[in-house]
Amino acid sequence: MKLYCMFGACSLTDHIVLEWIGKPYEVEQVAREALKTSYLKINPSGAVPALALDDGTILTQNIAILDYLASLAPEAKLMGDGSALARARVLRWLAFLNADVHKNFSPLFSAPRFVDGEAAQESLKHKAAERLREQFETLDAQLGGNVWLVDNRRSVADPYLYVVLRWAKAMKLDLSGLGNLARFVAHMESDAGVQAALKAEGLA
Ligand SMILES: N[C@@H](CCC(=O)N[C@@H](CS)C(=O)NCC(=O)O)C(=O)O
Repeated sequence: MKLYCMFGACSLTDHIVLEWIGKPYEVEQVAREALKTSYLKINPSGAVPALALDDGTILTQNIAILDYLASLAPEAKLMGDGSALARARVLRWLAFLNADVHKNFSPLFSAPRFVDGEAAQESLKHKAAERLREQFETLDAQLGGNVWLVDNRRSVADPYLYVVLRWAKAMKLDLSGLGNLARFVAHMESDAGVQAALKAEGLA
């Protein structure tokens, strides 16, 4: 299978999970200029990640891809311990990261796509940063003293949290006082699969 990605983007989540499940895979880096041109035949939404399966099937949308990857290695229990409720809890935090947290980075990365004028763009970025601070406080509280985000068990939600925390650092968001998140980053960066994916993307 092949993961289409942009280095450091949300596709890094899937890259880490591919390392964790230990199945053969390759990655193809999508150039930013190709996103809305040649890559549209892979994902008509013009966004990474996309996962091409060996039979030619293409999966898009990060949560769907992560759920699929987890299903390839049931023994790793990356979508919970096997119960419907545990899976729902992983999905609950994945949805928060994908639909709520991730979305609030969009104005920080590309405010002109949302509103015209420098003052309005700065205001939008400021509001997005405020929402993100609240959301990271929620994530810090959810982690508490645990090592992993959900049920203190490693799941596909953990790499997503790690990726948005990398973005937060790059965007210089105020994460002061959120010590559980700081500890989580250090823990993730000690993981061999995370290190391998970071190295492959030129981020380590
Ligand atoms: N809902 C999509 C969002 C994916 C997404 O936003 N990908 C970003 C990278 S993190 C992207 O490719 N953005 C390019 C663009 O929107 O122009 C998913 O969850 O897969």
